[in-house]
Amino acid sequence: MTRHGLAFGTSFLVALGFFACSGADDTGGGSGGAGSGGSGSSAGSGGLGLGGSGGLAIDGGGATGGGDAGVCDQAIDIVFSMDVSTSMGAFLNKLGDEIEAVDTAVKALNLKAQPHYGLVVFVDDTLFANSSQPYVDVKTLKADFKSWANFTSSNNQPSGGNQNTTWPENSLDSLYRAAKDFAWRPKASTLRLVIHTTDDTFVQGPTTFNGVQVMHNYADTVKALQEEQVRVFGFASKLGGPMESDDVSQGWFSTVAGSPAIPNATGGGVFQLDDVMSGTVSLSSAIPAAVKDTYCKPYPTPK
Ligand SMILES: [Ca+2]
Ligand SMILES: [Ca+2]
Repeated sequence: MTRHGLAFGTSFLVALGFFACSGADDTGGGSGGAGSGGSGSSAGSGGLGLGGSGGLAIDGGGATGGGDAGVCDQAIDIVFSMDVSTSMGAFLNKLGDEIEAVDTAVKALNLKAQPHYGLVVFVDDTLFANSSQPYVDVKTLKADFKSWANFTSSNNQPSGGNQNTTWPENSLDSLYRAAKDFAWRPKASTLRLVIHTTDDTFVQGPTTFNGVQVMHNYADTVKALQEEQVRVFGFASKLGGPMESDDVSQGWFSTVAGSPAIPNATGGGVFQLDDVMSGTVSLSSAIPAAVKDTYCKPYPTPK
């Protein structure tokens, strides 16, 4: 390996380490992910993927002699759980723009099996796109992101019906469905990730909200995610509501009635949505970094 390559691999691992330490709390994880992408810029758009696979190879088969990364060939399943209420259009467009770069970087981690992607969307109700099955390819997924980005301006519910006239949305049923309804590959041999995006808090079921049946509460949702060994990486906000001044951090950045935030409870992480929109955090760096950080790691014991 060239000196340059070694230096790059080392700096990437340092960046990954930083991500691992801070990914479960605040913007630190986002900064780490963006930083790793930045350090690879001299290698072009493929820099992140090359850096990632190089870093893992050094770790698993190099001087340390550890064999875990070398023998592990987990499949990678990623379900996007997306708030498609009106304020989310720009984020969905950005995700659509970057999903092919995300896919390229994820594929660099595991060439034995193709990554699988799914999509569940929500406002006050939920809709599992593509019949809860993995997409046939990333271009089809990208087309659906763009289609749902256009949908946001309608202010409708995904399954039709009434308009969205209320601020909180139904994150919990979307996460529950991601855990229980997606056609995941076996958990023993698959890294199961949910990328959950919202700029609001959530309603706790069972209740009727805005004319829609909300099924699940916080504890049930966390339990479902843990049962299915699904890790949640959130892109969420700390402030929201009608005046953008309400604290909407609960469950993403902070506890709910003493229970850990969902990313913390599931061995995932959380980023600030605003950092993505301002360009501080790059989705095509942060999502592959989330995969690398958890790939072939045991699922945490539920607290
Ligand atoms: Ca909303
Ligand atoms: Ca609502």
